[in-house]
Amino acid sequence: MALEKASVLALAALAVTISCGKKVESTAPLVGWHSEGTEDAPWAGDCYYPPDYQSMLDTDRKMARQKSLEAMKSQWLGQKNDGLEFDATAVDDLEIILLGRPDRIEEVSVKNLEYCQQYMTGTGSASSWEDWLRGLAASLTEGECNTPLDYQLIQYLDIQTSWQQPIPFCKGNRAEITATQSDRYRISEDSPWINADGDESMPSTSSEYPCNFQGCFAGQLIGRFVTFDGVETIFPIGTYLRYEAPEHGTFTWTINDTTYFDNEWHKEGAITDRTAITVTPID
Ligand SMILES: [Ca+2]
Repeated sequence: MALEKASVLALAALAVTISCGKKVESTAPLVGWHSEGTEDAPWAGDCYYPPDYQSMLDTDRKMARQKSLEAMKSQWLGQKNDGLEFDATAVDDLEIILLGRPDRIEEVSVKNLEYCQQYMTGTGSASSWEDWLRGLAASLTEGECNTPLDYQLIQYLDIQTSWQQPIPFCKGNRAEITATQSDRYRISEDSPWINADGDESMPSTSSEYPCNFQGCFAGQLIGRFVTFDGVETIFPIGTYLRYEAPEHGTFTWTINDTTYFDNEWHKEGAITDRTAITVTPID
């Protein structure tokens, strides 16, 4: 049975080759709904052939994308009577993503044609086509940053814990980070009272400190940025820093210290200092 089918397909392929050789038909590529099935190897339905987007003018191109999306959607939803019907929720989710990224419709429609042709010729299944469709939502949004820094944040510094207060930044987001100058603390019983600028008489070049290069001081407010890919950068903040995120990632801060348990706030009478940190986005 399988052999018979294979030989029929081989004959069909041969027939196509011969007819192509004999007859010079229009070489214009197919655009729109078409079946390339033959009498011997019929297709269950049509596939949507997207146009050559790159050759189109801007407005036409936008309309062509829209048309392709509508065409694909009608087939995915089972409106073409070709035996195909994908999960409607997955189709809706994908449509929302594509409407927000219309340029991506082009590559999706080209790939979709491949899956359709495979399905119609029996070299691919409806389920592999649907699996691809379901995976598209994730691959189309991969690497995107949906959490830009578009709000001001004011938060007290905790001198007894390490990296704290994760703040998402998208690539290129810029912020001014300030720490109150009058609030003081010390990082051990026998060290001086300092503010977020740290102890400038104590450069922290030892690798025990999280910030251990030139410009880092003991007790200084420092920042850490970890990109989506896990690349970590540590840098001094002090009482003022302008920062621009090099990639999408997460910003945290702490003070530059090797032991956090022995740190204490300065007290005067009933008043205990407490450093406040303000992160203000810059346009
Ligand atoms: Ca300490």
